Amino acid sequence: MNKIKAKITKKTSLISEVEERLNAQVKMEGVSSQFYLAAASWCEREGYENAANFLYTHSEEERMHMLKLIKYINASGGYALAPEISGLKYEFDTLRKVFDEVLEHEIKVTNSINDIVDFSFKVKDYATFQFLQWYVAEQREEEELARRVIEIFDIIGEEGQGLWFIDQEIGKLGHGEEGGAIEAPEGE
Ligand code: OFO
Repeated sequence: MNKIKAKITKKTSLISEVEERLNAQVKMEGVSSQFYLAAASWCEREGYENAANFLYTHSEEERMHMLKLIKYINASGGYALAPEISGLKYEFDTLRKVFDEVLEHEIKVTNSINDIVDFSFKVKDYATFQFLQWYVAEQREEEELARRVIEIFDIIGEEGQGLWFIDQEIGKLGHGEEGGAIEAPEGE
């Protein structure tokens, strides 16, 4: 990543390696948001209205996750960088494939969060360590939700009117309490 420096460098305990990792996570959340948006639009075009709404909502949540990180980085004396996002996927083979990719994607995000948690603990950045606990819990919930959708495919089956019923069931799934409202980091 190109290192962009703020004009006035104030003193902060946020070390640059943590700042860089947090900025990489900003990008990952931005990619998540756009991935869900593309998948939602595909579902809508294919007539899976409930799956589309589920994914549109999820896309918004991922944007909130990105903003929460941006606000934390800046409040900690770092400089959050709005991410460049390219290489989006616009076509999916089947509805099932969309959700297989969702689960895969969420596992990747969980691993990335775990790596930063691990690093922040190693360098004794306990504020970041604590801040990231919210993401740890959120990822656990999101993986669980993605697995639940896959189970729905397995239980109902895709034959006949199966896909229609699957879409109805996806519409009944919630998104957790708030999807990541942007709170001011502690101490503000
Ligand atoms: Fe950002 O919560 Fe999943 O990816």
